Amino acid sequence: MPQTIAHVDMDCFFAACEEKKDPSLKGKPVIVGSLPTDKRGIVSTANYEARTFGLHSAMPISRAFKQCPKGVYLRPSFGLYKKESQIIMQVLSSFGEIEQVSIDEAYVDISALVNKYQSLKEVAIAIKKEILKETGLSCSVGIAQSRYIAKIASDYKKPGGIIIVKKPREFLEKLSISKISGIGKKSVPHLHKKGMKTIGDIAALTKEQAMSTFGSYWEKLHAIARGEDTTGLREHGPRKSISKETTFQDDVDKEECTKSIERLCRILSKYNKGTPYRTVSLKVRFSDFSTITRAKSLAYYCNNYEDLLQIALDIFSGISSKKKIRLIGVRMSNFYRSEEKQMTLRSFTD
Ligand code: TTP
Ligand code: MG
Repeated sequence: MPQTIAHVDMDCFFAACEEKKDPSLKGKPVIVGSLPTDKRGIVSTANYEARTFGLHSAMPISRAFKQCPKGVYLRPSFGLYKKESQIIMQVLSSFGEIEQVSIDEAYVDISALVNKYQSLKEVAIAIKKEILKETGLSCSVGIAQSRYIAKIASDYKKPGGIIIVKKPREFLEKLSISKISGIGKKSVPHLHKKGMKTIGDIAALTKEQAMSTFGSYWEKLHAIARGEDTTGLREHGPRKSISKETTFQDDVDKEECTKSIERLCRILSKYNKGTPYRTVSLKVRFSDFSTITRAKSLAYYCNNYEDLLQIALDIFSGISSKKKIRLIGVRMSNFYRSEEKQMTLRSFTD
């Protein structure tokens, strides 16, 4: 299965959160960062209406005010943005393993979904739709074989864009070298002087030329520019456990909770991508906030949805409380760590 990475970046994130909170702001230029009276303030972000006045992040607020005196200027409410961000990351997690890189952007490994949707565009549409449904906010999605190329793609048609990169070299060829995250502002004029303006110019370098221009980074940059890079999500070291939990809007009884356990197990199995594990835990918080965690460690490893669900339901059936349930969580841990292929229970039973 070829690696497929989606990069998802929210559109004018802080400003969009403010517009959601106060819909009367919609259609007006909104600038989040500082008030015009804050002497040394800067713009954190400007919505797309304000950007038509030339406003952008990191601009001094005094200059922004000169260019756009009719704008609505707000100080940031980080708590609000963080809450929305958490929901967004949760939504993205349901599509695959994620690597959050900032408050409003993440990479999602959607390799496992490639055959489940009609096309990659359908995956991108589903991601956008789900984020919109859960938060009311708009994002842009880029999909490619490499994280670097996916990031360039998500930025290509903002706001609200979807770009699927099927022919990376052609897609990148005419773009400015500054689009590659890693080529900093200071390097751009230096590279321009050497005749490199587009990513295609980097692709056209010989190995020797690339080495003498980019030093130890040459191989990575050359591969990106030639559309050959396949860097995926960054490893965060071996995972000790993965878990997923859900809090119900209204407390539920045991029967209803079973459906959620099924859903959580399905999501966890998708994340886990078949790594064998030996321990499954269930966390249950009751309506009075009392919380219990029950774990079951097996003598064998398992690695699929059916086993996970069976174990989770076994644990659940052993919980005798009649209280209503407020939260349910499932965790898998004790992962098998070896390069060798491990036999699992199903290898014997199938
Ligand atoms: P970005 O994703 O860079 O910008 P954005 O979401 O506002 O706009 P775009 O549609 O182009 O993606 O940054 C996310 C948030 O991070 C942004 O809303 C505000 C904050 N931020 C700063 O506070 N300072 C900065 O210099 C930048 C670039 C962002
Ligand atoms: Mg953004």
